[in-house]
Amino acid sequence: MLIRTHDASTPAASDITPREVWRNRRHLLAAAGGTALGVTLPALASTAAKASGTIMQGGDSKAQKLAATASKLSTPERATPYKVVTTYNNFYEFGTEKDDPVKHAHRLRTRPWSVRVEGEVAKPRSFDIEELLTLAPLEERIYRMRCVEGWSMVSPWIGYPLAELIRRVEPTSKARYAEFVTLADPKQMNGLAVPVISWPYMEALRLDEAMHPLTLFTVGLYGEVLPNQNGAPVRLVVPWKYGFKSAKSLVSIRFVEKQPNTSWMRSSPEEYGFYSNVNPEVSHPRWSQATERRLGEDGFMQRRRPTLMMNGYADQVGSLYAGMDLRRNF
Ligand SMILES: Nc1nc2c(c(=O)[nH]1)N[C@H]1C(S)=C(S)[C@@H](COP(=O)(O)O)O[C@H]1N2
Ligand SMILES: [Mo]
Repeated sequence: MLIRTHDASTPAASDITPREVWRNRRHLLAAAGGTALGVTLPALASTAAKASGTIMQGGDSKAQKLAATASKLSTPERATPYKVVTTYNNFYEFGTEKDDPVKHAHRLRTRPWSVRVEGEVAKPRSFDIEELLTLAPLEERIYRMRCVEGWSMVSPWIGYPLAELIRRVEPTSKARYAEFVTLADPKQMNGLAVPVISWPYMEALRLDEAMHPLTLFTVGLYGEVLPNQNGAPVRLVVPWKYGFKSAKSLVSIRFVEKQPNTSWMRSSPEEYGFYSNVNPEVSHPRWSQATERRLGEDGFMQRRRPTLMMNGYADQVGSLYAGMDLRRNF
């Protein structure tokens, strides 16, 4: 199949996020990023909010702020409002309704936390959360996110390329895939009582996908540490794939030789393939993937927008799939 590239879609007329506020804040973050990476800067958000008279955060004012430099890999599109990004979530460990994660994820304990990296690597080891927060310079990456269910958002993540972490453990020549395992603790996660998929939530990428500069090891959102409902304390964000590949609340990464079976492949192999690249030309067996609804843009009459090949990232990642039949490798 031919991989076509598209221009980034033009923002719609309705302007819900006060763009100036967010842009202003991004500049402040960028300015701070050069000198103070990953430190607490409580003054930052409040300064921007005061300057505009708008509470952009909407979040917990006690949440740790993260200084990050603005990335050239960000989309120029307007970020989806904070309120939407943090209250309309998929995190089945806390229930399957969109508002379940924001209601229940406060029970998630994010300290102590560590991520075990093992398997086909020369230097297997655990990374403590404090080390993970400062492993590499933090960048703000504003990414389009496309859920397999047909909605999309634009989220201002903070993190660094997963490749930074991978390099430190030195994958062996047998490491062809990376498997991501996320927390499954029934004491903290009410949703585990329901076997919607096989727990723990398990995702995987081919090694070259995992090493791609767009693949973000994510520690923050909207200038702060990740809210629990968005996958605290650390998650993956893989913007050219359907949202479910972006596993939340990671506890281990395993490097393996054979292609792993992910949780979604196990639950419904004909619906969820290993690659799950966003592709408007390949329908889900139960619905088309050609269009999407951009959350936060509003109105019941809002037109669905066309979904872009590889979610608009085909220029950057298309070569990873050269010569592959994307209809078979869905
Ligand atoms: N552990 C875990 N990770 C997960 C999920 C989940 O249920 N559990 N849902 C996925 C899906 S379907 C989507 S669309 C995104 C949503 O991320 P967000 O709520 O931060 O926007 O998380 C993904 N990561
Ligand atoms: Mo999703």
